[in-house]
Amino acid sequence: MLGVFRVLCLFAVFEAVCLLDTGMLFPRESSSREVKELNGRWDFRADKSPNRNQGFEKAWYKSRLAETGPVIDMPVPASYNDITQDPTLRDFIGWVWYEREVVVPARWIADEGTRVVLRVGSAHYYSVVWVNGVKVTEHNGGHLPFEAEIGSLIRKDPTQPCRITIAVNNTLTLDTLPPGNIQHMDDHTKYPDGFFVQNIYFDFFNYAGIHRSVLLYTTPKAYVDDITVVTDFLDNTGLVYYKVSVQGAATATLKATLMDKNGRCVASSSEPSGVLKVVDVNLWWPYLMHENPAYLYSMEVRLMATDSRSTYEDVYTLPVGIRTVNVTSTQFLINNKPFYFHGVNKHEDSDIRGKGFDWPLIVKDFNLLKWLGANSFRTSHYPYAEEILQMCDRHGIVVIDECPGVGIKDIRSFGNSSLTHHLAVMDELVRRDKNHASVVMWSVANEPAAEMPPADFYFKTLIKHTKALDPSRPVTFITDSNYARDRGAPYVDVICVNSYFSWYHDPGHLEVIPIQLKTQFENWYGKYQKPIIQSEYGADAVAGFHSDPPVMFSEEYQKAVLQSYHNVLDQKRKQYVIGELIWNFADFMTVQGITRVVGNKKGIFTRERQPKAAAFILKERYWRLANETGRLPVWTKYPCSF
Ligand code: GCB
Repeated sequence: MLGVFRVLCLFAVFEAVCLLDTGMLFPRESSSREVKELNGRWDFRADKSPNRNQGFEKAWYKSRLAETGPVIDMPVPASYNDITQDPTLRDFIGWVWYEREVVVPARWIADEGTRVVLRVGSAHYYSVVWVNGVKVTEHNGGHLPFEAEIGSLIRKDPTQPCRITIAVNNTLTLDTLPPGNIQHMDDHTKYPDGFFVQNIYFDFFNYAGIHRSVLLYTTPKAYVDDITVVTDFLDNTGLVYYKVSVQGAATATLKATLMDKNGRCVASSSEPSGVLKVVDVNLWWPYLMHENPAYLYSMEVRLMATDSRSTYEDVYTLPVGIRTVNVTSTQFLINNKPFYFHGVNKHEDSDIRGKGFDWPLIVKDFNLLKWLGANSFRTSHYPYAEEILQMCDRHGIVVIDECPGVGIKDIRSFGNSSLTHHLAVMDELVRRDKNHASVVMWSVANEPAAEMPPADFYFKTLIKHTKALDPSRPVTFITDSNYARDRGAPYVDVICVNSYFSWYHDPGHLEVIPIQLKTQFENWYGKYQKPIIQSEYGADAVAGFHSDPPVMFSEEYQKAVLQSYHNVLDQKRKQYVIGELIWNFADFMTVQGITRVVGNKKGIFTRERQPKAAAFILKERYWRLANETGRLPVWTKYPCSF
């Protein structure tokens, strides 16, 4: 009976309530698809006119940017804020303009049966894109990709170079995610003419610009537009439920082939949707839970279609990890085995690049995660680059995937237009990340003002919508420790609680931690009987500050906070606490303010990724937890292997 119910749930994924009508598959090369990265140096100008609107008034997109004013060099991908010595650009609010000319391979233009797609991995926050002066798309929101088909446009005049102009505006409003608002200061005895600030209610620098790769890729005219995969297993047989959607062809034949790591076909089908059965399945297991973690199959989808002009073949290959996720009132189960999150919260943040995508940083961070013995992280407080999730799939790092619903503190941000946008962002997030084995839970928000009356309807709707989008994964939202005020908790599957005892509450008093943390867990569990993750805890430590006895901001104090939390976590993890995520993996930049000394220093690593004393405490603990709760891979005998 349970099995039948589960299968019905899995099929419900394919009937999801998503309003988006196209897919957003990660661009991959194949025998039918080419990818051309447009990363590197772009021309750039910030529109510093008083209303920030000169670029639109003077139509900067119509000619080369250098013809309408001065331009500077700007790397893509990167935040623009820390690239120059200009303080007004670091703190700039408004439209900035990027431009680059591209040589498009002649065969892409010559072949009318080729779609040419321009894709932006993410740009913060609002973007408008033109090609040769013609607007091709706009996108509302950072952290998620958007694209436009530009083939017909570049074919109009193949002798012209392809000039791509992207205008990006980082202004936040009460309806954006995260929300913010602009405050004009009109008192001329205090402020210069036209002075304004952007108020935000979240604790990281609002880096802006083109943060992820811009690229062109091709597909044939008839193509695989989307693939949805949900997995299960029964005894030794893996089950891959899949659905392929096709665009550009009225009828097409399809072949879906699942291959193991050695490229051997283990199952195949000619249907656009169905189930692939894998005998003697290798399940996808988290890092440190199994000696052979992160096993990935490859699902090759091959499409053939014919129209009056031509025959098209498209090939797309998707990595697939076969695993299940379930939640009981006291446990989080992966492949029906209890999973304990011992991990971190991260940020996309580093010096010079800001939130710009950077492979060396990403690989370094994964090496540090594995060194630490971390088996999981939360994408606090927004969706991370797809390449990061691919690394999680490859290494078995479990992810709580969070949308940018952070800092929702103003009652006006609980209205209909905010909610509509929040639902749309969840649609885009689930569409992008649904096929990652590493993603085990959606987080719809972080510490909203959940005590406000409209929060009840808002979160009920949001969580219900997210569950309908993806019935195969649990949903949470991250709350602060005050259980009495909470209006979202009744609807979530897992309670995620942030608390900073002896830091924001009773600063300097380490002795309050045992009692306050115990009370926190007992209140939440008593009220909701749902498993709990300590989704944030920690303390600032300025690397190199030492004090014994410990005082706040010293490395010793950070260590002591962690140790006190760990004592209570060790009691409660035997009952219903299913995880602990330190705040934060690394120091990160914030707005300037009297509580932040060049950023938030709660990292156990510095911003340059060097360990503080707390990193060693955590490493010792995480490996101990792994030894107790999981199975260590054979190679961990050789500590230098990561
Ligand atoms: C929190 C927030 C996080 C902050 C952190 C802090 O509760 O979720 O964004 O950075 O506290 O250090 O204050």
